[in-house]
Amino acid sequence: MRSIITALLPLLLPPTFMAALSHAHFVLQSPPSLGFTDTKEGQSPCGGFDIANRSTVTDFPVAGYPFYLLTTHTQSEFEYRAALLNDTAAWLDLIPPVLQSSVGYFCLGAVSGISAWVGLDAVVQVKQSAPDGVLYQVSPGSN
Ligand SMILES: [Cu+2]
Repeated sequence: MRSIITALLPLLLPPTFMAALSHAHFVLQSPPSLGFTDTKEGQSPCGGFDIANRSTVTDFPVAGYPFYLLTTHTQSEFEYRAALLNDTAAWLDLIPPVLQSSVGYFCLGAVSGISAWVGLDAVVQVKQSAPDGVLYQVSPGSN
């Protein structure tokens, strides 16, 4: 979705960055995601990736793990959720939904894990409700 702010971004950011950003919706940077495909990011629950893929697994301490992402939507709501790998229909909120405004990088210093899940395989999902739809990125985790 284009807005006055995204229209102004070329003035502020290097061209290579803009090329990556212009159609990006949002991109999870940390924890490492399974990947990003712009045209499939609206596919639940993993933005077009296989929820059982364990090619990158992040050790997710109960005490918390830093999240950051890049968003191109000037206003949206983010949900930070997790599901056990053996029950991927049941997503739990790690924190209450976050209303975000402005484009660029957005950071949460430490999102806590779920103590009852220590030793279990899980999937962390960041879900963005944006003006152009609901978008998904996931990161395999264990704690
Ligand atoms: Cu978008």
